[in-house]
Amino acid sequence: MVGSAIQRKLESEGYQNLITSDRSELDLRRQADVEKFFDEEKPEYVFLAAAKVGGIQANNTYKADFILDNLQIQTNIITAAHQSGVKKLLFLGSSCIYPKMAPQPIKEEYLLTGSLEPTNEPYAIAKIAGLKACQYLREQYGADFISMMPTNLYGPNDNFDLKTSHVLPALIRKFHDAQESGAPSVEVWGSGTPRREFLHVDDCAGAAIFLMENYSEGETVNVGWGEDISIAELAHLISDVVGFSGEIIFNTDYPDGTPRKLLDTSRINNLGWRPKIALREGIASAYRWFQEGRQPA
Ligand code: GFB
Repeated sequence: MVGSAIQRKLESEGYQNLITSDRSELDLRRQADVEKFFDEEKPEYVFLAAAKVGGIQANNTYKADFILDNLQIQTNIITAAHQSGVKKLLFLGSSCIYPKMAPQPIKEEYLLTGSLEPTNEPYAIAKIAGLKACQYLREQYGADFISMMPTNLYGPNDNFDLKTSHVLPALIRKFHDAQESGAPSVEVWGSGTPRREFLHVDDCAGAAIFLMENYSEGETVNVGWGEDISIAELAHLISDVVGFSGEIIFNTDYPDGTPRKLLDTSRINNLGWRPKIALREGIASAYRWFQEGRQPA
């Protein structure tokens, strides 16, 4: 999702010489293959958006896969980029790297000041390691490797699988399917009280290109919308966009995860970047993309 949004944005800004690779061509967990790719392609700038990602249930179920796959992917790319003399690399992390009970909104300096949210600890530890690797390569070798920590993302090419997806695409699919089937209710996981901040992936791509062009410091940079919403409010918003009028049921057998993770984005705002796509507009566009994908060929 993020890689394709960055590619779309770069192409719309006139960049021609893009080198991409997807998992069918290159398994980024295989170090020798990644080194061969960098030797052959010799990229100058690298957006490291590749990762094994998923929602709360996927993270909480496949803990070994999440930490090992992500450590392998990012370590292979970061070391091959450094060895092949890449001019600049941007590493994408996640807002889940911050302590579960960090003061809100979360500032970048709150990193490692408290224990992590257990449901996404494996992914968080991998992403913290990637952020630190970029910082230490800058300190030790002067590498211009930067990192950004986006909030929860959504948009085209999202994952809509009900078991492994994040909440926003999952609810789009649940309300759509209920509307289509005439089901009387939709089940939402957890209590509905956690709050989440959502950023459209096209805004995330804009921030990534902005930072690649304008930022060369060791400190990571939060990227978000600036406001959050409760899961219950999100459910009502998505049911309204989809046009579902049945009942919304909250199943507290599912975990809530971290109660809140609103990012402080003053660092990137002060650099001159702000998001453009508001939540309702973004949800409507994500729903249109989802529907186009569901139409029979
Ligand atoms: O988006 P989500 O899966 O991940 O869940 P996190 C956010 C909240 O939505 C949780 C609730 O409180 C879920 O219980 N929720 C309600 C649902 N209904 C659903 C549903 O049908 N599906 C899903 N998936 N959630 C992730 C991390 O945490 O945030 C990742 O696990 C990553 O590693 C990502 O960092 C950005 O926001 O809790």
